[in-house]
Amino acid sequence: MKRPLIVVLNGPNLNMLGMRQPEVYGRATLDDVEQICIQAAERLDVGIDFRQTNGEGELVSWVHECRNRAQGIVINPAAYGHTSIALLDALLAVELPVIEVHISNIHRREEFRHHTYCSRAAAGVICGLGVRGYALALQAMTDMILDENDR
Ligand code: CA2
Repeated sequence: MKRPLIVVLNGPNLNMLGMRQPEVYGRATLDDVEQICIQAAERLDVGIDFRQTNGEGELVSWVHECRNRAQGIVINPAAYGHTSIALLDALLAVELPVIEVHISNIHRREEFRHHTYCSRAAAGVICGLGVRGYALALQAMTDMILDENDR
């Protein structure tokens, strides 16, 4: 059987990782996060497509693209998680398993970060575990896809 494809999407400002606010987000850059995901995917024997955009419309279009090519979506929606019903609607429309990741613990931060629209579409949410949350999300997503294929 073909290897499952998991798309890893990153929202606005995550291209700044490692350059500012290390006390909140750590020192890893987005390139480091991509390497963590590539290594996890090799270990798990799944394909990944890792992307970042600052544009809400582009993020929505990338979610749509997943419909006919991916088996799961891991998404750090960044601030769009807190604001974007368009992104939530896209995630609901594609009918794929979704895991939401936040590097920081959004519940220990400002009140406006406590709620995310995306989590309504997510099978699970990982937050506060730093960039290792991405590898954990890939592990959980792979398990979910394999469980679904066994049915
Ligand atoms: O903790 C996370 O992963 C967040 O999704 C990161 C978002 C934030 O809006 C969410 O509330 C939580 C921000 C991403 C911006 O990252 C930066 C990193 C370094 C310097 C500036 C921004």
